Amino acid sequence: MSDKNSDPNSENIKIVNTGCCHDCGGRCVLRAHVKNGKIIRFETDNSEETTLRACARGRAYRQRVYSDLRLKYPLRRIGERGDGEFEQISWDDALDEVASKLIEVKEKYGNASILLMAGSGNQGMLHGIVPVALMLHQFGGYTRFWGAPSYEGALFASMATYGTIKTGNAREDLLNTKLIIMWGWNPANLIWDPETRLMLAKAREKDIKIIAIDPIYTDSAAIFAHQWIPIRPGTDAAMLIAMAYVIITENLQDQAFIDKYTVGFDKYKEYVLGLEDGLPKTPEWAEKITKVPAETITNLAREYATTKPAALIVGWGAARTAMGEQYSRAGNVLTAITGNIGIKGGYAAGFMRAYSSRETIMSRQKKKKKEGSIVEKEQPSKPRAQDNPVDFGAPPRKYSLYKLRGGTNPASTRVHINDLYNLILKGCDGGYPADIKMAYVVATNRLNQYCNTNKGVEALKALDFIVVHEQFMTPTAKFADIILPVNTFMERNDVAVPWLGSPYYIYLNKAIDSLFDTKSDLEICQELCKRLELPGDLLNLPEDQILRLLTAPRRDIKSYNKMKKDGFYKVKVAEPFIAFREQIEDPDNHPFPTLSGKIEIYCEHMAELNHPLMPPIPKYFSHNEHYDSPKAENYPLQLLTPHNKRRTHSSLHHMPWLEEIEPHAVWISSVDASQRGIKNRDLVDVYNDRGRIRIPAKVTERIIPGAVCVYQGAWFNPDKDGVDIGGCANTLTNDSYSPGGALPMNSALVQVELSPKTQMEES
Ligand SMILES: Nc1nc2c(c(=O)[nH]1)N[C@H]1C(S)=C(S)[C@@H](COP(=O)(O)OP(=O)(O)OC[C@H]3O[C@@H](n4cnc5c(=O)[nH]c(N)nc54)[C@H](O)[C@@H]3O)O[C@H]1N2
Ligand SMILES: Nc1nc2c(c(=O)[nH]1)N[C@H]1C(S)=C(S)[C@@H](COP(=O)(O)OP(=O)(O)OC[C@H]3O[C@@H](n4cnc5c(=O)[nH]c(N)nc54)[C@H](O)[C@@H]3O)O[C@H]1N2
Ligand code: SF4
Ligand SMILES: [Mo]
Repeated sequence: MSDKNSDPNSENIKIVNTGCCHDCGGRCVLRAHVKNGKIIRFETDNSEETTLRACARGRAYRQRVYSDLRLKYPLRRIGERGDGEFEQISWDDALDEVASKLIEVKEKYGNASILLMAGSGNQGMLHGIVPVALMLHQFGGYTRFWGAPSYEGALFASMATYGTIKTGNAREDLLNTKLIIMWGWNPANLIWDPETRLMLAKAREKDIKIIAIDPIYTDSAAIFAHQWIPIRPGTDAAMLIAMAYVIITENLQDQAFIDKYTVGFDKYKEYVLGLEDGLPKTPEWAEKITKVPAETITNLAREYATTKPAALIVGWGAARTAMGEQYSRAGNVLTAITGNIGIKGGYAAGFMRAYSSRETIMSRQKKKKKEGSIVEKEQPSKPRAQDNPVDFGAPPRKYSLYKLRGGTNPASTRVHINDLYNLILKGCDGGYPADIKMAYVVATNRLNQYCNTNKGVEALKALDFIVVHEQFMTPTAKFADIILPVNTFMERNDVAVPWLGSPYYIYLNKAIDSLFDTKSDLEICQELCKRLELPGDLLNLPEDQILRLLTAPRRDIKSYNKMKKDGFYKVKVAEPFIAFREQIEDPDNHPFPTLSGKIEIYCEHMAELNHPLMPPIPKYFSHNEHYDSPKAENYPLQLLTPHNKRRTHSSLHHMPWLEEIEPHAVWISSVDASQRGIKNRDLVDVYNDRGRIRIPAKVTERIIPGAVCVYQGAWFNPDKDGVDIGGCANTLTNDSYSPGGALPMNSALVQVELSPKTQMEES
């Protein structure tokens, strides 16, 4: 991956301190060696610990910047929508057309008819969605979504239990614990802030016991764990509740902690012991649901309750399921009843954001408000630059935690992110808040990355106009009327904040000029503002000046110039952050930011919402796409679609260096494969009522029988019969959402069979 002749002492080589800021659990240092205006090599962070070292994807980034597949000039659709036939046009023509469409739609139908489909492609403060959103705010707004595909279930549960998302201890604190439980958590591949892997490796060296609970024997389980507990997907809440059963019946709970810091333990106890519904949630009960032996559940419960401190890390993957928030709530509650919150070496689970200056700023502002009061979330009465006017004055959504500050914006004008295809197809007549005419798509491969891609095709075809800002001809870009080609983060300046809140910043210094005829999202918006006769304000300043303004409130950046010079800024913190330390050490002066001021095992706010599938205590539920649902008769396998080490979502899919890491395939256990006559590398069809994909099988012992895995992010590529030979996971997933807003990306039932092609070849 590196050019061995790039001697930094050579006259012609300039080293640019920059970084990588895809949405991949990282934000890492890259030092670009530039010769004659071309990047010839990347190095990464070689400074003192904790290092912000780039992963294989960041180090391979050169291949993405210089890829032949990059979009080079503006394009206008000439064929049918989605056929992928375009003509080259000038920037002036492209921008004029986008501006006139925006004006036309606004005048004829109103701002709510413009749907912003924005995504995670760029994670800097300045490019990607940021300038587009600011521009559209000035233009009068747009219909916006609520719900994050990453973590909405975990976030909902975190807010319900703790009233905040800032629940994670600093990574270094993992070295203070005696037991780490990685529940559906794979940081060896998914980074979760760059120093996490290092700390887990050190924990392993210190012989701190590590246990992985995952349907897949992940790289993290293989590298770090002493024990792997395979579990049937979507049943984790049952196992966590059965662990509570063991703890309660053996009197292993931390009663003093429960009495002092929590509300609702007795109500939970009634459910767990079966006093509420006549069904004790014993390990034997959970064994039938989870496939984890009762003895394993009992042992783990005892070990967790009696090893203190212990860090139970409740990952987001198992919350990306049809009833996701119940699992996260059950995990949070287990950390509370064992008293592992607010202490060194413990872990409150929750959303898991640790230190972050963003929250430092917000909590300072909050403190200025009335002491200890919880104010109902209202939309501001006067537009601010960061707000969308379409949301102003909107009452809260019916089932939102609207009384809590922070968390998801509850405006009822917003539509769930996994429900946008129904919004487009059904509009106001279908009970949605708007009739959508136009989509503004930026930094997302929407069609590929959200559930039910075939329905997405239908929805995108129904729109009057689609504009896409992109770097590559993605399956989504193919549906555009106008494509505006965008440069990469090597071709502009930006600042990135860490993914989950570790104390550092990355300054991405521009390493090379924009390649081909591309522009940054910012430059595009500057041009569009002129055509739309908008003031632009902030958008009209030079990049570095905007970045100085955007970073100014972050007082932990003591020297902007040093950050810019080095390409990173590591904030010195007095000691590793421990979530809820103040609430535990000094509860009288530091209530939890919940309605009761305590940790809510029973959440009063959820009780008020009065939704049958959103009970105030965590419960286990089946659902209509679960292993025990009628649907399983035809589609008996549970599909997992986790994140993959060779890609960031769908970005980097076509990079040959990264393809070598792992060819795309469906993981299937040898048990399920042999029942279907499938051998390793056979071409197979994975299908259900929503679609069919055709990819090779990887027959492996690394997945629990009954589940199959198609890593998300491979590009949707339907053949003439509608079979997706690209193997996009979302061709198979369901565009619904849980009561708390979780996207069910790991809750699809499928069947697998040898593909007709293989059978023909064999016969
Ligand atoms: N089945 C399944 N689906 C999932 C998930 C799952 O677990 N399972 N995970 C979900 C999660 S957590 C997430 S966050 C989403 C992510 O989904 P997306 O946000 O759609 O992420 P990407 O697929 O990486 O697409 C980002 C696009 O932005 C483009 N891009 C990169 N930089 C820039 C830039 O500076 N400007 C512009 N305009 N474009 C840029 C890239 O070329 C890329 O096509 O996927 C979700 N989809
Ligand atoms: N390389 C890489 N890293 C990334 C990303 C990427 O695309 N590529 N994306 C980033 C983003 S935006 C996000 S949101 C995060 C996502 O981070 P995570 O949500 O942690 O990632 P996943 O891989 O979806 O899920 C983690 C694990 O959960 C397991 N899992 C799935 N369903 C279940 C279940 O029902 N029970 C149990 N016990 N386990 C289950 C999966 O097998 C997987 O090993 O990753 C970030 N990091
Ligand atoms: S892809 Fe993510 S983890 Fe890898 S180098 Fe880039 S920012 Fe870091
Ligand atoms: Mo995500």
